This record gives sequence, structure tokens and C-alpha cells, in this order.
Amino acid sequence: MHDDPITQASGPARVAEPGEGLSDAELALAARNHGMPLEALLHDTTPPGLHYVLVHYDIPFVPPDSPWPVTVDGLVRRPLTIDVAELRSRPAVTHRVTFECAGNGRARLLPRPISQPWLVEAVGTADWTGVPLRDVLAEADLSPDALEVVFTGADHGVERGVEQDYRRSLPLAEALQPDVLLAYAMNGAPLPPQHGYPLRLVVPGWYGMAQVKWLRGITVVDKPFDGFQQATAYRIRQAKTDPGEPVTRMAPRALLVPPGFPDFMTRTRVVHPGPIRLRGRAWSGTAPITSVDVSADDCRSWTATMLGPEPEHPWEWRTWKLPWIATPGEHVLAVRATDAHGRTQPLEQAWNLGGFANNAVQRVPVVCLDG
Ligand SMILES: Nc1nc2c(c(=O)[nH]1)N[C@H]1C(S)=C(S)[C@@H](COP(=O)(O)O)O[C@H]1N2
Ligand SMILES: [Mo]
Repeated sequence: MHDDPITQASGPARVAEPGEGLSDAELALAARNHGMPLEALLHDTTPPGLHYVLVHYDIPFVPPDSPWPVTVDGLVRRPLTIDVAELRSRPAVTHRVTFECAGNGRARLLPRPISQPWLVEAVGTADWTGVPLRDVLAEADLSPDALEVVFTGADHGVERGVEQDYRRSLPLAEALQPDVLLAYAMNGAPLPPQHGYPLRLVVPGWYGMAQVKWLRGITVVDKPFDGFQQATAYRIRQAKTDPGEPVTRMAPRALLVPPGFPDFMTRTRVVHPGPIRLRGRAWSGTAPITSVDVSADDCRSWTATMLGPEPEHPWEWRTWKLPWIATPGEHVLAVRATDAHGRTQPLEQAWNLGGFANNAVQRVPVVCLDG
């Protein structure tokens, strides 16, 4: 009902009216930008076709033999242009890193912010291979005034009336973290088109919006970047007039491998009575995961799970498991992660206008059959 041919209103997105159903526009976004089927939580690294995908505009067409020159300019003493082939010839570094879209969980918020309507599945983990960004920045020789680094993707679109390239910045200290990569491979193969072929930024620990795909330019600046994806989108605010706080690192979250088997239409989980191995993964972008608790009585009581081995990279998800005896009837399982900073998942979702960084506990209704 509110779907103008192009969304004209600049500024933050709107929220759904009470009772307003998903529009065709939201359905179109949901069909393009798929989540990770939660049964894929069983994989240590998500097979690329199962990793979630979020693309604001179109996936650029890049021929396999494209030289793909990447420029490094702005406040540097030695501006550079580096081809991807040249980056591939350098010593390679690989980090196993979990990504999550900052809008994960948005569709369950009330009122619902109108955007990609994620439930809980906007997550995935991959081995990302490339070269450290800081080596390239050192080669370009940063000027002492450098404050932020702006990353430009090759995709172009219009968003709430503003025509733009997809562009995001990082504070200099974050850009210089040794594990920030210019990545050309995912799980040992060239990046798939939808994940940024031939080159993307990988910023471990940060929500997805920082992981700029189809990276074609790196610009060093001496003022806070005020582009659309920095100053208008991806801010945690309660009201349109509120400047808000930037969305940065991932809040802790745990997910459950869906137990048993699904009902096709409702996706409700169905199990037979008896012992069930509950298991899943948990991650946080600010501190390692220290505990994961499970409730089998809809968040009334909690049991600590057994954590798997500490991951090699701090921003890679960690496994957890707990045996459970299913008895006939309806149950609501829930799972809650806590990190080393004592940050834990809330039972109720914290609302904000863009529906960002929400990490409410996952609740999974399960029907246990009589036999
Ligand atoms: N150039 C460009 N980079 C981008 C985006 C985009 O639309 N264009 N989307 C961002 C968002 S919001 C997310 S969540 C991640 C998703 O990365 P993935 O599709 O590889 O999982 O890419 C980020 N990088
Ligand atoms: Mo995202």
C-alpha cells in the first residue's frame, strides 16, 4: 500500500502500520537475499551456496578474466592501483570468520521496520583468504591526518531517494587490525559472484554491512565519513530525528540446529519421544563466547550446555551441545549465549527504527509425538 515506484523519503526507513502484512517489495527482497537454512549450522564452514546473502542493489557482472584494478587514494603519500591478480600473488592469509547481517531478526520486531525481513537465519561462517589490509595501507603510506578509511563497492543503486555506490568506512584503528582482509577466496575457491567476486573486505567481528563486496576503491579521509550507509542507514535510533549510534560489532547470539524433522508448511519441528542431541553454534563480535544455556520450558529455567573447543579465531562461531529427553506434547526450546564481557542475549528484543543488532534468544516450538 505504501510502495512508491522508488522510495523517495530520505532519512531512516519507515515502520509497518499495526497489522500491515509483508508487501510484495519485502517479499522480493526476501527472495533475493536468502538466509542460511538452519540445518547448515552442522557445517563448521558454511558451503557458499548455503551462506546467507545480502545485496542492496544488483550483483555486478564481472568477467572471470577482469584485471579488477583497486585504487588506494585520499590521504596517502603514495596512491596505488593494485590488480586482484597481484594481490593473489602475495603471501595469503586465511581467517575463519562468522558474518551476521545487522538486520537479523528484524521481521519479528513490533512495529516491523520495513527492510529485508530476516527471521533469524542471516548468518554464515567461511574461510576467507586474502591479504591484510594494513599491509596495503602501509605501502600507500598513510598521512598523519588519516582518520577513517572509506571502502567503495562496484554496485550502484538508489536508496530512499539517494543515488549512490555502496560505500562504508572504518575508523583507522579498526582498519589497521591485523585480521582485516582484502579477500579474494571463500572456503578455498574464488569468491562466488553474490559474495563479492573478485574482491571484498572482511572485517572480523563486525556486522555484515562492513564487509564491503566488489571492492574497487579504498580512500583515506580526515573527517568522519557521512555517506548514506554510514550516517543515514546502520544507526541504532528510536526516532527519525535521533542521530543514533553507529552499528558496529556483532552482539552475542546462539542458534539451535533444528531438532527432529519439519512440518512442510509451518516449519514446526516434530520429534519422537526419547533422547535428542540438542546442538548448535554461538558467536559474538566483541568477546569470545563463554557459555550457552538452553531452556526446554520456554525460558523459565536454563541448563548450561557443553561448549565445543575454543575456536581458532575469536570471531568464529563455537559449537555447543546438550542432551534432552523429549516427552509427548508441545515444548518451546530456547538458547542463550553469553560472552567474556558478560554480555548475554535478552529474552525480549530491543526495538530500534532500523531493526538492527537485535539478539533476542531464539525460541523453537517443538511437537513431540506420542510414540
Ligand atoms: N558492495 C556491497 N557490499 C556489501 C553489501 C552490498 O549491498 N554491497 N551488503 C552488505 C551487507 S548489509 C551484508 S549483511 C553483507 C553480506 O555479505 P554476504 O552476502 O557475503 O553474506 O555484505 C555487505 N557488503
Ligand atoms: Mo546486512
